[in-house]
Amino acid sequence: MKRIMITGALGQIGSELTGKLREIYGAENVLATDIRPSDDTSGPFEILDVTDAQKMHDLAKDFGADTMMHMAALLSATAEEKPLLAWNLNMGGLVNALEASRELGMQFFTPSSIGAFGPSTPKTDTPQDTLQRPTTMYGVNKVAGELLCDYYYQKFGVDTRGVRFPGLVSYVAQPGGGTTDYAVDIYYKALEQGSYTSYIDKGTYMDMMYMPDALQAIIDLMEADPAKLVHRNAFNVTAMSFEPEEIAASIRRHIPDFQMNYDVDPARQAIADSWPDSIDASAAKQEWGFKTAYDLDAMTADMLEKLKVKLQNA
Ligand code: AKB
Repeated sequence: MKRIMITGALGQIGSELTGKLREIYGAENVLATDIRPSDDTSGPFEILDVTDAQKMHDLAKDFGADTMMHMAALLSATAEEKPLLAWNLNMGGLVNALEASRELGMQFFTPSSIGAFGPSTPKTDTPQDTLQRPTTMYGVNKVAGELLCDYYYQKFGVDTRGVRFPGLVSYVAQPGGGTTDYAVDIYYKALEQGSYTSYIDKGTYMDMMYMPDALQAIIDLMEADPAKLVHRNAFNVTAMSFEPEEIAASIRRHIPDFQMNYDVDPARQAIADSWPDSIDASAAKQEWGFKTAYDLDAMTADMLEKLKVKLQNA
């Protein structure tokens, strides 16, 4: 990776990935794009609606990009509310980014998700290669996207790579429209109000990862020796699996009076219930050395420390 173009650069992953890539590869070598304007002046930025194939191609060509990181997508809960928009944006954006990569010879990354699994998938230690019959529009998009990326690799030789991300937790940008977002909101509310009302029910396990580990995973996979990659689209990656009572207990080690309440949202609960409790990341470990630095308690300590400073300065 030398000249990288990112779509969805103002989203939850993109806003931190852009900074990290600029640190490693040089600010001038990372073109951030998003449908919204940006006030970040740390490097080149262009407005881009990912459904505009011509503009995506032209921006990548003019920038001389050798790598496309396609992050723009609607998350699971929003996709369920607006399924047709999700199909058009998630699949239309992806095929445009793959086409630009094929035409311009770019290496390609896009994230899949634990949402690519469904109720008939083995629920615990979900294997890398298994049944994928999701029951959400987001999941349908993710499975179709994984297959499309494999197709572009096999048919056209595009160097496509991807991971199935679990819920991502970060103190920088808040996610929007996801099912796992409660695991971010809870830290804000713990500091602001000393309590949190969870829309996900107790006992609901989902995989999660702290953002620094997620960013490192993207970079490690993109830098990995292609000869060692048996899989490409997309690797199971995870750092931890917990349910709401466990994250609350982790927060109470820092804020002993923290109160947890429940007001379950049936729509997001149904999505969570259709996903695995825990996935197996051994293929990522074996093929490109995937590793993580943060477990639940390490993440909680860092989140509360960093978020406290952020909220004080807001
Ligand atoms: C969501 O909840 O939609 C995302 C995901 C797990 O893909 N965070």
